[in-house]
Amino acid sequence: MPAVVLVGAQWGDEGKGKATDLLGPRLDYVVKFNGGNNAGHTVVIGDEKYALHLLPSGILTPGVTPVIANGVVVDIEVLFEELEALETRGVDVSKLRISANAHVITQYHRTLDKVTERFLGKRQIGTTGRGIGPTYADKINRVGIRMQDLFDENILRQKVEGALDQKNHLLVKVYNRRAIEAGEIVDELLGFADRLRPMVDDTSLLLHQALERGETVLFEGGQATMLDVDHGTYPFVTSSNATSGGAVTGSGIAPNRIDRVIAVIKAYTTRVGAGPFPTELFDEWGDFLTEQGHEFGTTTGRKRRTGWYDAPIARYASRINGVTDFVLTKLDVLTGIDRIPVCVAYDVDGTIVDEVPVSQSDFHHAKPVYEEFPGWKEDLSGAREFSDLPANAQSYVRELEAMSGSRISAIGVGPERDAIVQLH
Ligand code: 2SA
Ligand code: GDP
Ligand code: MG
Repeated sequence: MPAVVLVGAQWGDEGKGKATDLLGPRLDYVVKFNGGNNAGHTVVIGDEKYALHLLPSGILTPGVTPVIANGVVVDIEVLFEELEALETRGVDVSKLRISANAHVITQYHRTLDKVTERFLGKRQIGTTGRGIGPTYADKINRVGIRMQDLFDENILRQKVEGALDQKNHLLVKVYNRRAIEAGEIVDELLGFADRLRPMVDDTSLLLHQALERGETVLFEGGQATMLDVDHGTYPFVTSSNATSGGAVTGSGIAPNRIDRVIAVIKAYTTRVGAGPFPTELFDEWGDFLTEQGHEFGTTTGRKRRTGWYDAPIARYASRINGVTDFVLTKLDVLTGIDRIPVCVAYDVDGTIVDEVPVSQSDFHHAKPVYEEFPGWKEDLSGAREFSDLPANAQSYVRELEAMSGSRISAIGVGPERDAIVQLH
């Protein structure tokens, strides 16, 4: 399996970190291709728990070369903090490669993210406040700062001054904030340059050469399908392409190199931040899923919204990403529910539809049409074979598979590394 893409199928936090870690021993490279330190991936190894934000989860596997590709936005201070924290715990981070074309998150991006959210009032997106949106906006506006700019002081100064021209006007006149000094930003960025230089590379070429040698590369998506800026619930999305296509543009490898697309999907649904969520629960079952599933943000600690499994979203994710395999996670969390509702279609203003509606208003109005499946009481955490699961858990999985558009290849039954039932 030389080039594999792994993405989230829902609104994030499906357990992508754990799924990547599982593939670890078979990998040579793990590539982060979108997002930045808005991501939060948790990996549990024995008694040790790791929360990764900017670095790809594959960094925890000895021998793997982790890559931060061109599609990522990098907060350099966070990068160094995360690297140091891992080194202190004995993780070898020396192989990390960072694309010369990756964009840099600066202080003014973080400031703009926070003030814009405040300004939006009730229309807030609920961002992580890490400066992600403003950094991608600068990239698209062609006023972004890239890693390679840090190695040419003149260019860097010109670019930072250019980027701050309009922003200072906005900050002072619209948001009533103090102007940001270009010199301060330039000095800060230059201060990182020497340490970064040996890590920065042409990662597109590096990955091409690795694939030519027949090595295995995993492209690890941050956030998820329904948060994708083109295919998600816009404007309540992140600012990057979190779907499998993003792996191509975000890394500089060609689409025909991809062999497998794995989508991680929870046995129920969660979402952090604002935006439509048809199966969201506001009753005690919602609290049950939050508590049993420990549904709190890995980056911000925010309580996640919770709801039942949404099959139209699974089918949508299957189609948009070209999913070859689903990894179904957190099946263990559903233990103890008598009958488990699953959304099989939507009622949109009296019409039954079984696809995610393209119209934002229709999706906002979509009411879930539920089918119920019998639950189980047994603890699933010790299951390692499909036959170890109680009969009702087995049929729940089979029913989901039949309505989700792709086969289920593995089932998560607990947060630990080995709490998994492998089917294919
Ligand atoms: P941003 O900061 O511009 O990317 O926010 C835009 C929307 O994207 C959502 N988003 C996320 N949703 C789920 N998990 C994410 N990562 C962290 C985690 C989140 C946390 O793993 O738990 O700790 O709160 C993530 N990152 C971005 C965000 O909620 C907005 O809806
Ligand atoms: P990611 O952003 O997709 O990598 O997911 P997060 O790490 O933000 O959130 C997933 C959470 O679920 C983490 O705390 C994982 O340790 C945990 N987890 C992953 N798989 C399973 C599973 O199968 N069962 C349970 N109970 N927890 C899981
Ligand atoms: Mg997460």
